[in-house]
Amino acid sequence: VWKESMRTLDKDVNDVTKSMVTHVQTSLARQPYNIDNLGAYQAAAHSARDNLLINWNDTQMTYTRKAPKRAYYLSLEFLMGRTLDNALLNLGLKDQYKDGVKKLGFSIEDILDQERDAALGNGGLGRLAACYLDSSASQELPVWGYGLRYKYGIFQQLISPAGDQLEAPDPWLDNQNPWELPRLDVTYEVRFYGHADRLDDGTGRAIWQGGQEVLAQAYDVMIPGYGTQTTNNLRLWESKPKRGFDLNSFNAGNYEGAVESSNSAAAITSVLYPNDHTNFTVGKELRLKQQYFWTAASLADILRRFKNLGKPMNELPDYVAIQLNDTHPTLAIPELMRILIDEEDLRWDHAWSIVTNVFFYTNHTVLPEALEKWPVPMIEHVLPRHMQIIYDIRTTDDAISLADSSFKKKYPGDRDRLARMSLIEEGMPKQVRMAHLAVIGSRKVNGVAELHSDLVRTTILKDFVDFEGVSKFGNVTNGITPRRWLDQCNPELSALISKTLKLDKSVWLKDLFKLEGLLPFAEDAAFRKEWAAIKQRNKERLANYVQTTLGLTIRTDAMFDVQIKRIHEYKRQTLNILGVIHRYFTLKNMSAVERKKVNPRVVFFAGKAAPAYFIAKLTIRLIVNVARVINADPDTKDYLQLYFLPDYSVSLAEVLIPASDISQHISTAGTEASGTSNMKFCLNGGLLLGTVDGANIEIAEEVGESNVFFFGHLTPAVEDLRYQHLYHPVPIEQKCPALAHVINQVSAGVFGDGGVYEPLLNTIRQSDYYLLTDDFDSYIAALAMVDEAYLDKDEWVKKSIRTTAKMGKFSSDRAIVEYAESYWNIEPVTIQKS
Ligand code: 26R
Repeated sequence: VWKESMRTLDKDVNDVTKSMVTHVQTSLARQPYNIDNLGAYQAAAHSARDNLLINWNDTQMTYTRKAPKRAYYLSLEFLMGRTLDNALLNLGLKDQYKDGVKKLGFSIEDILDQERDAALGNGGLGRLAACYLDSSASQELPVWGYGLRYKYGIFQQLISPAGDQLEAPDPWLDNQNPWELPRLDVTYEVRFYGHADRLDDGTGRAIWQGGQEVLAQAYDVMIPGYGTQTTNNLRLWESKPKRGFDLNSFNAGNYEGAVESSNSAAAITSVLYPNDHTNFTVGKELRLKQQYFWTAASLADILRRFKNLGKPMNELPDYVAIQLNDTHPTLAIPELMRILIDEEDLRWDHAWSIVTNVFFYTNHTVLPEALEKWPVPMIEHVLPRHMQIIYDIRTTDDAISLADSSFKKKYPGDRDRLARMSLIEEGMPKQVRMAHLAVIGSRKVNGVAELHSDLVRTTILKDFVDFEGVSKFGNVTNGITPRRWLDQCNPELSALISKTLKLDKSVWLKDLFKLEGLLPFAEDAAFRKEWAAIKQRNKERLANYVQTTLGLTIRTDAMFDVQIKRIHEYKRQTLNILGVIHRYFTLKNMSAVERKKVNPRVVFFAGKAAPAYFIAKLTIRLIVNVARVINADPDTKDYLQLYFLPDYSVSLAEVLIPASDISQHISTAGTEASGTSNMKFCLNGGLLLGTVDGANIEIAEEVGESNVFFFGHLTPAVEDLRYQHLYHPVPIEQKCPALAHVINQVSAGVFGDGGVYEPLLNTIRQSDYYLLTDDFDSYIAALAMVDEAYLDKDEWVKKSIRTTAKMGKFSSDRAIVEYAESYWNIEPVTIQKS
């Protein structure tokens, strides 16, 4: 009876309509006949979720039964975006649902549009985690994600009339979330504060007690693989008070006191910190508590699952690999030491050898201001036992004994080196260097693109490479999932590719090197025409979006030039906007006849600034105010338009990226670890204008330098140039007159409020740390080459086709298989049906 009664996967349109209507009546408790788009979305989501759950259950059962080695991806951010479309695609039910909702009187596009993004991340690092989950499941790899279930995701960005970024909360869970399963039975207690007393039995053990205890409760999110049964799990933790409220205070009439502890427990997972790269959270205790809460709950969960296998603790590295996504989860290293020593009774050396075979650490940035450090007094206060362990690692660890004999033998008397490598940075206060802890506690370390991994090895971790040997320090170039970033966001292009390659998309979406089969078609005029027509329709789709959301009319016969990413000085949106102003003045100075020969350009910006990042916010303000002037100027508005699209998100990227002719990735050489949107644009046939940085380099290697537009100084020059700025400054008028003119015009108030931009302009006039004065001329030259290339439409479309054709390497499937094989040592698992 059980077997016969089981819900099975939807097969046809009738299954879909039946399931949706049932959910309207039951899950939504609404009348079938007056459902709006939102109701129809919710019904479709519930019904898709039923399908996911069937596979999810089979997957988890198979993992339990087969007990393979598993990998766990610890990330404080998962920037998932929307789920329904991806779930239907991966289940192979997109057509059935499209037809099903149509039969019920809806359009699938309208329904998909109802979903709110799950925006539990800032940018690159969080979106990478989401792509890796998709690829893990698609490659049938036993990988779970662990993160936090923030009540509020990345803030919503509003732009005030003056051009200022305003932040509003993102209450993404307000319409209840059909994609998560609350696991009331999966909870762990997590301790903060209190005191840690070492036992004097020579074991090094300690007892940590007192303080605050908070409950971690699991929510599970299903992660379906494309064209596989594998449906992995993303487990997100919510913090809850251990006891609802304090009865003593309540009875004494102290109502506020009674709920206080409950408030502070809930605070831990209430909001995502909106900073990336600039650590405005130095010394923010709540952020430290988030990190520990999440790592402690995740480790407890991982260890409980391992213990169910009945294996001895020293076999942990045979069953478990834990990937640290940047240093944010590094407390997992002392936490696992604490568990092994204090709770499992292992000796120090034994515990350390287990720990250093379980963890893997990925570095995502070499910018000094983004390297995490925590004040020693704060860790001592919040996590007293962990501070003891960190000190013990420093003095007793045998693998890399910074302070003991093996170090001294290798580097006799080298106190500078010792200070550089120490886990603890001297100062007021002393601080723990999380990257150093992550390195010495991990089996392997990697960067995220070739150049970046080289920089990791030769700069920030050089001493560790010297000491431990280079083989511990590798590279895994980032990737993106072609399911979301081509098939879902650009369905017409996907269909054309399948038709042209004479392959079902299920083949090439899983083996992206197949795109190379497009190369010969670059010479086929009819194919080029279709290719170009799709780009054109994607531009119209974007224009339509801007028309309906912002009420602005964009001309679609222009070149679409796009820069979308977090706003940061190192990414140099400032270079772009100053370049736009330069173009504006050039147009102004032309005769009407000359102007007619110019090909029109529409420049798009989007991106959020960290709320406390003053210079980044000023950059947004400048863009918005330049747009106001330029778009209203009758002399130029037919040739140059400029838009700042507010509230950049995964869903907005899905509209912008397929519409781009050229996109900009123009960081100062050596500063952008990889970049991943560069790959997304190129996959969709957009050309790349960029510096010789991050993954741009590998993209150029693949597509050939003649198909990208490179400019600017190279990484090895950067240090010298900065030195020159400091010790042999040349006035900007002399060094770069074109830029000086632009800056002076901004300063003079051509774009309103002259004075307000001075702090931004001064960053260029003074130390110019990001080298705008050095790269401006070659940037303008590169833009001119883009213009020229665009005039030859045929040649441009050929470049576009060749670019897409050579993107095979950048599938996140390739990247995740590298992690599985060269780092985690895990293998695919075929899922059995229950
Ligand atoms: C400590 C805190 C302020 C913080 C620093 C940095 C918080 C978050 C970050 C985000 C960093 C680690 C990040 O997102 N890096 C980006 O990672 C992408 C994926 O690897 C790269 O493509 C991108 O180049 C890099 O900037």
